[in-house]
Amino acid sequence: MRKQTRSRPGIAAALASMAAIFMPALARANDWALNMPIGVTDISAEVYRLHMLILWICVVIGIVVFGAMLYAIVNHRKSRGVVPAKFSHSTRVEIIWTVIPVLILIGMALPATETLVKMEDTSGSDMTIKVTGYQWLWEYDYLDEDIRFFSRLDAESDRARQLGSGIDPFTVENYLLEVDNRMVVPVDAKVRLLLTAGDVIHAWWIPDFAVKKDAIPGFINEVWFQANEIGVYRGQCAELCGRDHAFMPIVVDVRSQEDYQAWLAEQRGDVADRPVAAAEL
Ligand SMILES: [Cu+2]
Repeated sequence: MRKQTRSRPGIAAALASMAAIFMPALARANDWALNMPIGVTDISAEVYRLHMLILWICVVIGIVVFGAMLYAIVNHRKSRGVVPAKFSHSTRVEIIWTVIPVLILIGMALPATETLVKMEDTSGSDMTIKVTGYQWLWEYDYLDEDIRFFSRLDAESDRARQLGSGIDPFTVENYLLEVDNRMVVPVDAKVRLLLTAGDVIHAWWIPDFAVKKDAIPGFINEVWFQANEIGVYRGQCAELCGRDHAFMPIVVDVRSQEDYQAWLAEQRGDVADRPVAAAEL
């Protein structure tokens, strides 16, 4: 007996109202920054493409799996008098539902591995900066340039974060995402970072570079980036490292080669005068 499904207009209306709610939200997703950034390096663009490829593969799998479930639930329901099949084993089905996921996984693993290999390849770098995480600041040591300095949360954010400071954090530009001394690098240069830590595990993370790696005491981790665009890029420590974990941002200032050289000259000139550079932890 096939019952007429009177609820269909109801379902359609529900779907339509859900679409009305979510579609504008999806259209504004970029404003919300719900997705990961495309970033400013070749690797970050590749990571983004990989992420989208795998997202859409998952969406298709989700639609197929939940669509099949929904179809079976609606069309083979007990109230329709459907009698369940009694078989408990089907070699053919088991082969199919093993082989198809394996092929899908291989299809995802191949491009992912290709990108991972590129991310790990620090060869041919133009410069090396040793990055050390401390509770709760970063130290940048330009190994080829004899420049070394600490990078802490900027004073304005630091004041605004204090209880009873009377400063509205919303009025502070780049609140908790600004530092006193930024890491400065030239555009289009392959920058190799040697990451370590002086106390507990931290993690150096700049979303626009698709770089996120742990800085571990006693270990050196390597990462690299090559920014294609001049600009200021912000990130944070991404490993819960203690009380002030949220207050050790990372800011990388990518400059033209000329501006970078000017910055280098400036640093070399007054490096000894800067208290943070002279300080030892
Ligand atoms: Cu940290």
